Amino acid sequence: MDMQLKSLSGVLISCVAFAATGAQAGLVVNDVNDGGVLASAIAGSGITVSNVSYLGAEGAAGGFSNGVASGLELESGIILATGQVSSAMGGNNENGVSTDNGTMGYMPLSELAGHQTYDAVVLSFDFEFDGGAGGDLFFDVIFASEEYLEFVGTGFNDVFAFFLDGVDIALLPDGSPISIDTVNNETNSSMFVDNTAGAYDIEYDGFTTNIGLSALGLSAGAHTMTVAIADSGDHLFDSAIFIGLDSFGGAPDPVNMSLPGTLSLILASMLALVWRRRRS
Ligand SMILES: [Ca+2]
Ligand SMILES: [Ca+2]
Ligand SMILES: [Ca+2]
Repeated sequence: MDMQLKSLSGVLISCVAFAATGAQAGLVVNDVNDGGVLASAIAGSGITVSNVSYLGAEGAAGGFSNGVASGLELESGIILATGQVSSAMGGNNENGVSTDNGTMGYMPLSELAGHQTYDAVVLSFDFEFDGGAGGDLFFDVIFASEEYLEFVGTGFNDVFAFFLDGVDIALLPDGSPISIDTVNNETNSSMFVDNTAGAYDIEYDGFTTNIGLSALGLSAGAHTMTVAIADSGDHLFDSAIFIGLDSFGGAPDPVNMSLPGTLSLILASMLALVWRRRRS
């Protein structure tokens, strides 16, 4: 990653963190509409990022901090949302905070969701492992939504994906994409945090635990990562993903290294996916 850009993203996130220390408890979010800054903020050790492209409405992406105090298993990083990221700041004041950003969906997500998508945010970049060899890729992500709990299984299946060289690796152990219908209070509930009663200082009615994902044994040379999230069924009821600061890299985030148990999946002959979770 370009060092100037890396430095800029560090300043950005630091500013968000500073704002948090000077304010009350609760999530702090600032808009960031620059894909280079967003990619740089999540890029961690052992990789170099290039060729960043970003597609999203003004206000649909940003930096966040003070996550742990707000119930998230990530302290800081970036947020991509199907509405305005500023809406993420809590408490949980409404059960359906919505912004119709008026932007298009994303066909690969529509295929995963099983419904037409809207208000997509797509952050795409190339990356290579440092030193000219292949390696393993790790990153931390949390999915959150206003669709919970009332719209589970009703056709508003907001979804996100991490397409590694075109293949989604943000999958559950059974191979399903992570979405409203596949992770909620009844399905895969050990990964789900219910905030409908406003227990946490964040607007979203529900969110997942920190989903640590990895792709092992990648070949040397350039790979493409496309991170995408979209509304499904209509433009309303925001969903978001939080990605950990510096967590996208060649080694697991230290926060997650002590996690119990891993579950391996063979995704393809060249690719193994390891999914792990912090709560069990
Ligand atoms: Ca809410
Ligand atoms: Ca929307
Ligand atoms: Ca939605």
